[in-house]
Amino acid sequence: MLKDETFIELNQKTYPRCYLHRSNSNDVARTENLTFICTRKKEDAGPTNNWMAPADAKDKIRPLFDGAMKGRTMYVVPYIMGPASSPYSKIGVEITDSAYVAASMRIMSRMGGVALDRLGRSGDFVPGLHSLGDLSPDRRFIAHFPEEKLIWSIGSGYGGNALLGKKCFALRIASWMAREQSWMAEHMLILGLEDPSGKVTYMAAAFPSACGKTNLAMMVSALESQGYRVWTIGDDIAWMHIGPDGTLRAINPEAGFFGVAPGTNGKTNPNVMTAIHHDTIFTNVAMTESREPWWEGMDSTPPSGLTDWHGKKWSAGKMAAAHPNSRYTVPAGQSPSISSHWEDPQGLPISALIFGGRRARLAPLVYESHNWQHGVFVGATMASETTAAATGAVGVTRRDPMAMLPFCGYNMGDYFGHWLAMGSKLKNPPRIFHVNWFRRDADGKFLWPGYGENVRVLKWMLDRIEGRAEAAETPIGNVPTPSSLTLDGLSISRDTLNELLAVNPQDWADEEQAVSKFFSKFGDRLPAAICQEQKALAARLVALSSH
Ligand code: O2Y
Ligand code: MN
Repeated sequence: MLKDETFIELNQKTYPRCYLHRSNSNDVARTENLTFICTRKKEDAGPTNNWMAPADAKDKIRPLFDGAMKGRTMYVVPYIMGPASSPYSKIGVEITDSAYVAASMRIMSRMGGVALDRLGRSGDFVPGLHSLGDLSPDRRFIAHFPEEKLIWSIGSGYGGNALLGKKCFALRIASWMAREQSWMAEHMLILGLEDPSGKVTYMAAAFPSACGKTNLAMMVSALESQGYRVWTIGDDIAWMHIGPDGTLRAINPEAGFFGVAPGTNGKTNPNVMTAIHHDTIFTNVAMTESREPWWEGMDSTPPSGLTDWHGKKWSAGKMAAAHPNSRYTVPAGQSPSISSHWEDPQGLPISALIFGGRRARLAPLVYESHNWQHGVFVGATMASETTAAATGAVGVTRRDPMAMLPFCGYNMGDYFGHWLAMGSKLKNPPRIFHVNWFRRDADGKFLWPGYGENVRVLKWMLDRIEGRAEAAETPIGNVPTPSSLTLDGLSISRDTLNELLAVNPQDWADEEQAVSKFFSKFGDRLPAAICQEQKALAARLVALSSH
């Protein structure tokens, strides 16, 4: 890779065994519009997925594979998603003509001999066929065949399109398997919150992109001096099974982090900044004169003599030096925050599920659902407002149930039904919460400091679970009373706190209308229990406004 410049060597004194990869400039992110769920019946893919019939998809894509790997090295990549000895792990085999993909899969999964050993003579693996093709978006397809547990991807060498163990297998194919086998494949981080007695409570959280999921998973707690510490189990995907004792147990199917570089620094994520100083692949970041990686938001001022992500000399102006979706790929075990239990084969017991979104006005800092069914409704109504980095358009509300809209391998109406069914199988279902770190005041300023201070919200959840924290009932759920939050050491006025926790019935009535429009897409695949929750919320809002 060094010889053919697939990899560029970074400073081996300050960044040992770290390399920079520059992708083709038209291949810099997952491409949802070119991603397909290929089920025999269109309704099984549902209204939120692109669909092709399996035979049509194969007829269209097969010719693109013909001769595509000629003159290239073909890598056969056997890999395990999940800890090598976990009964919940699954095997995939990716065939690829990209050395960069093979090297990245080595970080992101348990790859090679360990996977072959586990596979033995069994044929129980998910095959994935990948080729860079000619990298033209006109001939790019990321096709999933969930009925036969098969993935075909051509025309992209980037991230979620090409590292087939991640979004393609661990979410789209796995979500289908999970429904068949009564478990859950979710777009969730997993963390452990340690309390002063040393007890660790595990939580899983789903957020749409640009909500700081990796930062939350690897947080340095602002309450460390009081004995509250956060441990990382995973930053993106959770596979959750009902354990023999009826609790929900989660494993992280991945072995590494494929995180967004811009905006990552010693304040937003000090743990990952430590982790990426060795054995890391950087993709599309800028490089300093001393061959160190650099991106916007790493330091306040760009150093002189930067090379941009295209490999050209960079000068300050309109264009960013690092691509906004530039990435680091780093083994999870390198983070100082990694839990000593992150590879426990039986998974970790989940006590709280957290949904979240970026809502400037609507949602309070945190609220707790009334019960599992209401919590599923809260997840199904999740939405986030876009940032410029994500879409170019600012403040557009995108509905993203359970942060799974781009990743659910089947009809999302049926997916809500699966969530409801899982709740009734759990002896002691996790509590379900919703958070919003991004509420703003009338001047557009964030009301909550975020980052390490978010541990105060996790602590409130823990206190609710333990029956120690007070809450006020509102139509949307239980909101903390101001005194139930641990705020010592944080300078926040009572007015700001009231604004952070307020529930405005008119704003929620408008939201309820938007939700109703979104749900109408699913027709009769929307479970009755979800309609029931929607009606109940509407009635509670009416009751409050007429009070
Ligand atoms: O653009 C890509 O290919 C990466 S997308 C991604 C990467 C890591 C974790 N999550 C995501 C995502 O889009 O949710
Ligand atoms: Mn993700």
